[in-house]
Amino acid sequence: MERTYISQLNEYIGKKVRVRGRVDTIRDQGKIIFLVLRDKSGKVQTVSWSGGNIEVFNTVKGLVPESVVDITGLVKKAKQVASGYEIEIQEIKIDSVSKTPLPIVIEQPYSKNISNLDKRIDYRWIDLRSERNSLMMSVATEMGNSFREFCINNRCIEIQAPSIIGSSSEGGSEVFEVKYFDKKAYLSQSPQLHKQMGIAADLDRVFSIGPAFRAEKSFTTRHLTEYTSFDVELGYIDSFKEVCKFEQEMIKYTLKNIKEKYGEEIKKVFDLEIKVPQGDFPYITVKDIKEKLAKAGIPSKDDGDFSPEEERAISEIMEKETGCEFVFVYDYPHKKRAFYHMKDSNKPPLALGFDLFWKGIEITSGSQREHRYENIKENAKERGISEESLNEYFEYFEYGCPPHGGFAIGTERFLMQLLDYSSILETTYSPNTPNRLGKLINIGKKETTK
Ligand code: AMO
Repeated sequence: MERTYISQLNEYIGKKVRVRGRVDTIRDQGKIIFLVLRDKSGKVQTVSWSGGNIEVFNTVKGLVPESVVDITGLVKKAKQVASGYEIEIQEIKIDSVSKTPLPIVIEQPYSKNISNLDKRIDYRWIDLRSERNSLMMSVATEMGNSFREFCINNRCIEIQAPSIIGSSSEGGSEVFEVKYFDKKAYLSQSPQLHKQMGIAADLDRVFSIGPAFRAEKSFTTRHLTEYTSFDVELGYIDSFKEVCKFEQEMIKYTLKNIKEKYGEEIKKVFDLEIKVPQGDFPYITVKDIKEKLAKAGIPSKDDGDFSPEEERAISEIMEKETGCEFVFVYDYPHKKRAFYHMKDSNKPPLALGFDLFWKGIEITSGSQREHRYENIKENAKERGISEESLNEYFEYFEYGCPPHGGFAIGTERFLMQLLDYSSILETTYSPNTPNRLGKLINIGKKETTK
């Protein structure tokens, strides 16, 4: 018999069905036992009594929560149950017995996260069984699908950038070295170099979804050593603002789809209203927002970067002024940005790049790229990057390359902001951080502020 999902059961009242899933709870009332069964689509009450099939009754009696079962039974109207029906168990097969007690408590709507976060992440597969996390994973799927769909609908080609590369993609020391036979290689910090290759390859517009690795000992609520980057690169642009506009529309499209598909559930489970922004996101220069921050009494340590405190205040100030949760910040000093950003020819110390902030954190960096062969080499030289280390990249520009620009969104950060989680670990399927490689590892933890 084919499996029926619990959410479809109302179409089967009076009929025999086969449901498969996990034992959520058991209420043993002596002669009658209620077993709540859970699958990805919902929960249903099933029932067995001693006056019925005694073998079935005894099997149900011996069950422990979180075991996996295969039940065949009759869907019957039941006024006392919220859904209005229950399943009278006719046959039951135990697929897998769970050990008890569980190492963590699975979050329930009435008991939020009793176990500590590190322990929950150590047992992530059990933690992901909660209603909230299960919904988070469904929303993540819709997020990725909508980003992708938007790009495809807007003439982008999907590329697969390699994760093992011969030169560091973002520069700096935050790169994992790996042994590649008898050579040194790197884990890609972003698909930056290869998405630009897509432009030199005349794919016109490209996107990619894939892992990005950062060897950064940042113990914060928004840094991972491995995250999933959603990257876009657009050819033949006149301004980085075209890139911003593309991203703005992609985000609006994604939020609209998430709201349509999961808005009600998100409201129920997260007590949260998904807001789809209307109109354009506001823009502000680094200089202007620094002035506003100073007026608000927020200290600034750096004229080309923002502290976490400043990032939170940027969003608060701008949302108050414009009513929009998103804000593009631009006109960063070039020396503070990646070497591949194009310099503003009217204001050479500045870069033609931007960051997008959402509800207090940066979710995106982007820019118009330097596509002129001599200039890109010059930019790298200024940063002390050896020409030899980036020779393959420079070649993309040697044989003619259209003007272009792009951006990247950290998908775990996007999801964290979307669902108001307080840590990025919560929105990462199996997070790696400086002290965690799947499970927690001991590495002499040092706090950093960034
Ligand atoms: P950047 O380094 O700013 O830019 O990264 C872009 C976005 O990726 C996410 N992100 C991270 N998420 C979790 N943990 C981390 N350690 C981490 N680092 C970055 C953030 C960030 O905004 N190549 C450029 C993008 C471009 O110009 O196209 C880049 O990687 O959401």
